[in-house]
Amino acid sequence: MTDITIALSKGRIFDDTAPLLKVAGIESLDDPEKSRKLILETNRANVRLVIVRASDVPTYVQYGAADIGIAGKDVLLEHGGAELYQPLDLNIARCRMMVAVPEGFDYESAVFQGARLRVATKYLQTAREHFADKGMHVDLIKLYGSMELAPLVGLADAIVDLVSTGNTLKANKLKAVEEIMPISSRLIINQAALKLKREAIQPILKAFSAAVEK
Ligand code: PRT
Ligand code: MG
Repeated sequence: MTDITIALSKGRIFDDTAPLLKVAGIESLDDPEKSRKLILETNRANVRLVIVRASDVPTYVQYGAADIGIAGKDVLLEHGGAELYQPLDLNIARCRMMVAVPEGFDYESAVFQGARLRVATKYLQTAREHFADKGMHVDLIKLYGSMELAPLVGLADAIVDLVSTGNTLKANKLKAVEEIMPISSRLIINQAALKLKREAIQPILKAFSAAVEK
């Protein structure tokens, strides 16, 4: 039987993917939150899960170290999508990519006046494209996390980050001023694997599609 490796991150993506995997007849034998294992066996002898950082999922699939992956659109846009077949929006781990500023900051006026803003973000490609489309000149500052801190300590005027409940912004006296795009997670498949392992991958893809449509 053909071996299939599925890459995903623990936390919200694993939690939201587990029910979809179950519909495809795949169940992890370990809980990634409790186990320190990075390779999780499943009830199916030929299917294993590899647990990687969310932003590393496309890389594992691109190089064929995993045949299939589940990754946020945010992550896929930064990665660029080379060698990846993206057949399905799973509609999970949903949130919005937003521009946010300190509560007292008049963003609209700053934009109108053509102010050159400093924007901190982990999502350089997405931010660059967004501000270019608006015809705004910004200085982008790359961060790897906790973007919400940057405006509070004078590192940046604004941030580009993901927002779901809005609680993190509120707790840090920030407000969302612009939606860049809605975000959800997608199924990604290595293009060579899709051809060479078609018989093993196709049923998984079908089960996921059916589960998402429900
Ligand atoms: O945590 P790590 O540094 O390893 O990487 P990661 O943060 O990229 O991974 P993870 O597992 O936290 O997120 C995986 C994917 O979930 C992301 O790539 C998104 O596609 C999706 N997702 C959905 C989110 C959120 N919702 C979300 N709210 N990812 C991050 N957040 C963060 C956001 O960055 C902000 O800091 O949660 C905070 C805001 O949440 P609220 O509810 O307070 O608005
Ligand atoms: Mg995180």
